[in-house]
Amino acid sequence: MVLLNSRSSWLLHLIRFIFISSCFIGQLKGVWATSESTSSTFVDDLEGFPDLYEASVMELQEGLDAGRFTSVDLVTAYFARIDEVNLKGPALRAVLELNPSALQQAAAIDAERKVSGKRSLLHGIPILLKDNIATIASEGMNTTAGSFSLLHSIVPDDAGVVKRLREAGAIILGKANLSEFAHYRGNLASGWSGRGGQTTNAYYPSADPCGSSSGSGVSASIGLVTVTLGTETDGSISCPSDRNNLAGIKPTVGLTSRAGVIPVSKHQDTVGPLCRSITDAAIVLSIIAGKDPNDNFTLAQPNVVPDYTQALNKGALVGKRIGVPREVFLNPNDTGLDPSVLAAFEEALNTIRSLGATVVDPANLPSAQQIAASKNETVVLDVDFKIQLNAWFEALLQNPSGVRSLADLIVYNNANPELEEPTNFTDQSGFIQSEATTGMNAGYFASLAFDKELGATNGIDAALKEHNLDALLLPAGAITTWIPAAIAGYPIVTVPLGFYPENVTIGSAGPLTIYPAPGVPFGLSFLGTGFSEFDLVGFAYAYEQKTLARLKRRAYPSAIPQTQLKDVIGK
Ligand SMILES: *[C@@H]1O[C@H](CO)[C@@H](O)[C@H](O)[C@H]1NC(C)=O
Ligand SMILES: *[C@@H]1O[C@H](CO)[C@@H](O)[C@H](O)[C@H]1NC(C)=O
Ligand SMILES: *[C@@H]1O[C@H](CO)[C@@H](O)[C@H](O)[C@H]1NC(C)=O
Ligand SMILES: *[C@@H]1O[C@H](CO)[C@@H](O)[C@H](O)[C@H]1NC(C)=O
Ligand SMILES: *[C@@H]1O[C@H](CO)[C@@H](O)[C@H](O)[C@H]1NC(C)=O
Ligand SMILES: *[C@@H]1O[C@H](CO)[C@@H](O)[C@H](O)[C@H]1NC(C)=O
Ligand SMILES: CC(=O)N[C@H]1CO[C@H](CO)[C@@H](O)[C@@H]1O
Repeated sequence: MVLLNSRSSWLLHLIRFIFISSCFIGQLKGVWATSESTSSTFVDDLEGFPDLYEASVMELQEGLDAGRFTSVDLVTAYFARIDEVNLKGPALRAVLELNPSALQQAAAIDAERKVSGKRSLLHGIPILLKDNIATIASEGMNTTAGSFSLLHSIVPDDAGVVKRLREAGAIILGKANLSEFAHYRGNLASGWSGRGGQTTNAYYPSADPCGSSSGSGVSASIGLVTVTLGTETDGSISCPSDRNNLAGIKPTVGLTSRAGVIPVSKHQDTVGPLCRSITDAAIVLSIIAGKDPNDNFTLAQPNVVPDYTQALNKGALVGKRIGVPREVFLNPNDTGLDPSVLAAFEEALNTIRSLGATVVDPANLPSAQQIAASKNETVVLDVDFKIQLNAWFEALLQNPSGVRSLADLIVYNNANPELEEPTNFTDQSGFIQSEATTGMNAGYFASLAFDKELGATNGIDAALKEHNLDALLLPAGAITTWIPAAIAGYPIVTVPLGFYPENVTIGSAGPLTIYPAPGVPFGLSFLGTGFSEFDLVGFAYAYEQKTLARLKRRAYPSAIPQTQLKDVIGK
């Protein structure tokens, strides 16, 4: 859920990134530069079935309702697609576990559709969950945040969002790889976990998928499943959406339940969809949003959960005022954004204008400079993580590893280096820093108050109010885009914007990953005040429908799974 756990580690990362990048160019530049888009020339005989690379929820519902294929067919096809690319071929390592009950559940839900029709737009639709979202063990899957310390642990219940998905008739296809413990363990590459290894991007070999919802992002990007869920504490839905050509929604903290989600912090964690279109994301959000007595932050949301699909209006930007918090946020020294991203962003502003909105530029956050210097977020997260993770371990009905606390976990990792500390993935400084905290003291409460002030009152809300804006707009891949929304608990809706050019300078993102790289996607983020998802979904939809940016490029050839519905139906 967290991309990086402190400002200083980001700066170190950036420095390392710039330094190492110069060593990689000679080796890699141009080698894969021919993996141009195949989407325009991609003509395979699908026998009239939707192409699973791109298939939308509505397209699949149409085929399911018409009886042209079943959810059993869908699950079978997705399992085969995962098998093609997860450990074999490009070895994307996006999926951790498959649900051994999925086919049986699909058969039951198919039978129900025949008798009484569908329960919701997600009836019979396969969904993949980030592995920090709990599913009952009796179904056959583990909930581990990617860590061997939680393998075969027994969770007390399904997560709140999983209960809603099951009620809606969705089929849990499996668990997605992630940055272990939502990137809170320490300075490790995005998308790596002890159990799953290194997830990589499908748009360029060994490219960074970003995180921490890495496996969710990669799986959605090439149709290993219809839709996915991730979690964000600071950047972890927005960044993988940015980097995997996706529509992602990081909901307001308290719109979706965190009950049964392996925590970082109740003040910042939130569960949301990563999908191929804003329409699919709106469908998923409409089902997972809502109050849950097991997460009292959700009790503060408005009484009626909006039907976010009602926001899907191509004219949503007409007459709206969209602000650009340019100061700090678009400083390339601060964000590490490539000139090609900045150029595409400027073009996006013109598109926004052409869609009838007024662009207010700049529309700075009064707190921007203070946010850049603040360590308040780290103070809060370090304290929350220890308390909440200890509570997670304590609530388990069983944990065969014997780990029952953060302190135990640190010891466990050191005692099992072959599982949890392989070469280049040894760090657990985030754990150690959190373990050293001593609870909710005055400094903690002061930092919590400063976070609200910096992110909301004197940040996002101040900019919106001062310029009478409907939303803010930023490149999706910048840490400075995520932080204000993270510490405010405010939403971000991300859509595809463009792709790195063939001649981009390739850099290092970790011991096994590179970034940027040719053809790797980047996105555009709409930010707003608390519970403004309905508006943001509309704005993002208008932009998405105007540009159809996602469709301009596909993954590199061997990362595109070949199995289609025609290959499984009747077989
Ligand atoms: C996960 O847990 C279930 C039951 O708790 C077990 O049967 C299954 O084999 C486990 N999966 C893996 C990959 O170990
Ligand atoms: C949730 O419950 C806790 C403990 O019972 C309480 O301290 C907190 O104020 C509640 N939060 C909300 C948002 O209601
Ligand atoms: C970025 O850093 C360089 C070198 O320190 C400096 O010359 C330049 O003015 C900086 N750019 C911005 C926009 O701050
Ligand atoms: C928290 O933010 C306030 C306001 O910007 C600042 O004065 C203070 O130094 C920050 N504290 C930390 C620990 O960074
Ligand atoms: C890449 O190509 C573009 C367009 O030809 C050019 O403007 C840019 O400077 C080049 N960038 C690099 C890093 O060579
Ligand atoms: C560790 O990382 C370095 C570069 O960061 C790389 O040269 C080396 O091969 C890696 N070792 C392993 C075992 O992955
Ligand atoms: C579904 C799947 O392929 N899971 C694999 C994820 O990666 C681990 C580690 O390589 C494998 O053990 C799983 O089988």
